[in-house]
Amino acid sequence: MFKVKCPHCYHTIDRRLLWFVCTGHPVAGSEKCEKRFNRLRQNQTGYRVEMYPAFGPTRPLWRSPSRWWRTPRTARCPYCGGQTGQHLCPRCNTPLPSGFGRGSSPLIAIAGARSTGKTVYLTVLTYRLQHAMNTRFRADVLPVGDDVTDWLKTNQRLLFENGDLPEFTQQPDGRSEPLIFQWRRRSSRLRRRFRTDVISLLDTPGESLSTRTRADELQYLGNVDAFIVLLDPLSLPGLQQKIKVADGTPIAEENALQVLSQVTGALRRREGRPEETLIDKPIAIAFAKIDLLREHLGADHALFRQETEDPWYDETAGEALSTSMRGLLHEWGAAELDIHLESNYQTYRYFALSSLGRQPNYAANKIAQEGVSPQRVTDPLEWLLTYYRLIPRRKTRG
Ligand SMILES: Nc1nc2c(ncn2[C@@H]2O[C@H](COP(=O)(O)OP(=O)(O)O)[C@@H](O)[C@H]2O)c(=O)[nH]1
Ligand SMILES: [Mg+2]
Ligand SMILES: [Zn+2]
Ligand SMILES: [Zn+2]
Repeated sequence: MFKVKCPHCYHTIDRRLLWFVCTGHPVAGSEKCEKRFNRLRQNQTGYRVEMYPAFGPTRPLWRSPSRWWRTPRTARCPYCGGQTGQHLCPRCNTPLPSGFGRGSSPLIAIAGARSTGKTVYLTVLTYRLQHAMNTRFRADVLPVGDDVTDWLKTNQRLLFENGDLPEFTQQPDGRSEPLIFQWRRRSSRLRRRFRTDVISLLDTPGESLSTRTRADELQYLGNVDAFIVLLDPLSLPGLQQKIKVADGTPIAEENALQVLSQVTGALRRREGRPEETLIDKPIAIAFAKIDLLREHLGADHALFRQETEDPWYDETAGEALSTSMRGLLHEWGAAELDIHLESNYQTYRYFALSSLGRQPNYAANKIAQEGVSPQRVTDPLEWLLTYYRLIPRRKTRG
């Protein structure tokens, strides 16, 4: 019950044993600490930076009963006596968001083949998280860390202001830094209290799942709490013949079943799970780019239903959409996908979304002139967040 995962290095840490970092404000009469290059942080995360001294708890746990339940909120720097409230991960020395370790901190991986639209999806999803989910669920949403803020700024400007589609994502080691957000909201049980949780979103290219076979490399996968597997509907062989697509339309490099089997395989290898049990991590199967299907299915199809503004996740509508998606899979001759999920996962649900809402101009590598009009991009995230009680869910009728 004291175990939490560092959102930066994915190691499991004890939330009573968090480290601190000096803030560079000494007590009167002491000399100011100096910033030094932190080797541990670079080794663990690849991030090279100079920091004030990092330090851990000075007394063992059994000697300090106040820490049996949680880390103290503040500590004094052993070098300059200055007070600090900034927690660090003991394994990678990266600053942790305030409130870390008290709420939940789900790490959600977005997996999918190259060219499925993961980078575009993450850009639009995080934008909606900051500008739509926050007001809808009355949550204060803040990006955590300078590199996260930079990523958001760069990618959002590129897409929403310049209208450019992302360049090919280069991830030589197959792992990127997670995008971390603090999510602070009134507690649903104790209305006068607020609770702070941490949401981490991680881009996981499909090819990295198939090549990263060494156990330590798969370490982070075991620490992923939930998956959003993004699939390109055009990569379903049965659908390719049914719809006409413009020249230059990119198609994911691997088909949907291959991507899913990679995720399943990696999870099984990582956990050494016997084949006869089901994987219990919730997995959202999201078909991206459904704007491409509008003509084929007709704009009135259930897949294109309006989004709601209710401050809860609508369980009934979510299930209904998942059922119609399952029906379509069977129609398109992709029943094996459904069978794979049913035979490997305890909890899964289908989603259909479009990050851009319209077909881009492929030749120019630009979005459509009308701009971006995302459809249902936050559905999978909302569904997953209900599992951690970050947002409420309701069943409705009709
Ligand atoms: N029609 C349509 N195309 C999309 C959408 N999102 C992404 N794409 C296309 O997919 C391409 C690849 O997107 P990207 O995010 O770079 O894919 P990644 O390799 O999975 O990160 C983009 O250049 C777009 O052409 C969408 O919502 N609708
Ligand atoms: Mg990408
Ligand atoms: Zn100090
Ligand atoms: Zn860490």
